[in-house]
Amino acid sequence: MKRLIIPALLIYLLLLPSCVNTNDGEQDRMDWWRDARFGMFIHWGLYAVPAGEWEGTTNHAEWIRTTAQIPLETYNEFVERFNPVDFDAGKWVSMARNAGMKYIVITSKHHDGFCLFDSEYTDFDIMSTPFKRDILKELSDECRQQGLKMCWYHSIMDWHHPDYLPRRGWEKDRSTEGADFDQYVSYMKKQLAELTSDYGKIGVLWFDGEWEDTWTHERGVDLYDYVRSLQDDIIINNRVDKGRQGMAGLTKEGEYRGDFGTPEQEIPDTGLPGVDWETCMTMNNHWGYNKYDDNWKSSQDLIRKLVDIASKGGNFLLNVGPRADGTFPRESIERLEDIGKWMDIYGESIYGTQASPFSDLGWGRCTQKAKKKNTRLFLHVFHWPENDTLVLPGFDNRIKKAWAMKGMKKLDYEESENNIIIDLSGIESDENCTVITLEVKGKINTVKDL
Ligand code: H79
Repeated sequence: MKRLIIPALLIYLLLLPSCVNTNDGEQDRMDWWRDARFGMFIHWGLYAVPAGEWEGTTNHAEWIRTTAQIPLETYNEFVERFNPVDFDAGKWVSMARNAGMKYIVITSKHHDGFCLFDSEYTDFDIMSTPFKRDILKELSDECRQQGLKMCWYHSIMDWHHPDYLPRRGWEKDRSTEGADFDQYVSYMKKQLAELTSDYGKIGVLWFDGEWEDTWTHERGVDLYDYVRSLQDDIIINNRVDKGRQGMAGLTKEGEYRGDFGTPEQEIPDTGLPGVDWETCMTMNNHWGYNKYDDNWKSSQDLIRKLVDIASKGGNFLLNVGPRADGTFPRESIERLEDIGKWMDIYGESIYGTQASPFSDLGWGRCTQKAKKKNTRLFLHVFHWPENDTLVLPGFDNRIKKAWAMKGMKKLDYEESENNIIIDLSGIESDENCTVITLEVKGKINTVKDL
């Protein structure tokens, strides 16, 4: 009998995942990303060497080759000067993890064409620098070890490769003779094959620089399908195709490839049900390191932006622009630590949550999460209410209990005809954002007007 049971059990176990999985493929592929809600963007490359400054002008960053109109030969000299001796992948990944981030998207290649990894197909890469260490290999190993997803930002636009077209308008020294865009696409594909085979499982491929005329919808479709053929469950942003609506970043109506929208430096006014999106944003004014930029957003502002985004059903990809020595700016570290302290207490109100069922709450934001047959509402208080009474629009579900997330103190509440009034007196407030949990029976579907 035993002889039969064991093989039968094995077959059952083998079949189990396919039986249990009733979602369609896409649903499944996006699950980790939807739960994660918070990731780190890293813009790093040769542009960290000039650190935003060129011939007396100081407003540059990762675009410096174009914004300062630096000839290619001159820009290439940064290769010999890129030697980030203090780079420590373990430290970077720990800083992201301690901030509560679940994934890291780093520039495998930005518009300047420089590759942070060891590529067989170009010498314009990290192996030509004095550093000679594959940064992406070290980071991906650390991410795997520390449980974060490793993701690549890969620019379609390339100001270095001879086959990429068009040239910059100001470039006079680079002939287009013999340039063949198809050759460029094949170069990019070979690099994407490297990036999806030598670094383990990759979470997201985050394309950018898709807006020039040489990049077409057909090429976008082809590239999306190609990357999916390399790793089937990889997630790809909408900038692979031509569907992006300006800086708002969401995808226009129509047949466009891309798994999520990419609002840049902005948060949509409202979320869109059924649409995945991720706001990417800088902590100061630049993506790449700029030593003069001290226009830092406060930790409170960043925490509230994360909450705001989660309340609208989106993800937050928060940027760090490391210095040329391989370290994060002190201001970025401080902010990551502050966010981490908040996430340690309130992370449950962010991870795996869904958009608010309420349209507008004067005092703050709301996220929600299904908990068995109940729903937990997380009420994020930005502005402390008068008389310590928090007023919420009513709904038909029966309330089970209310408590302050920090300290778990139970709270009294009253239900009047059209709203719910929660007594916040005596609870410990948090200067960044206080969170109240309200557990209700069932799924919330009707919300009354306040
Ligand atoms: O990598 C960072 C920046 O270097 C890069 N994206 C972030 C994540 C970036 N590239 N360009 N910009 C930011 C600003 C350029 C915007 C424009 Fe457009 C490109 C204006 C017109 C073409 C966006 C795309 C708005 C319309 C189309």
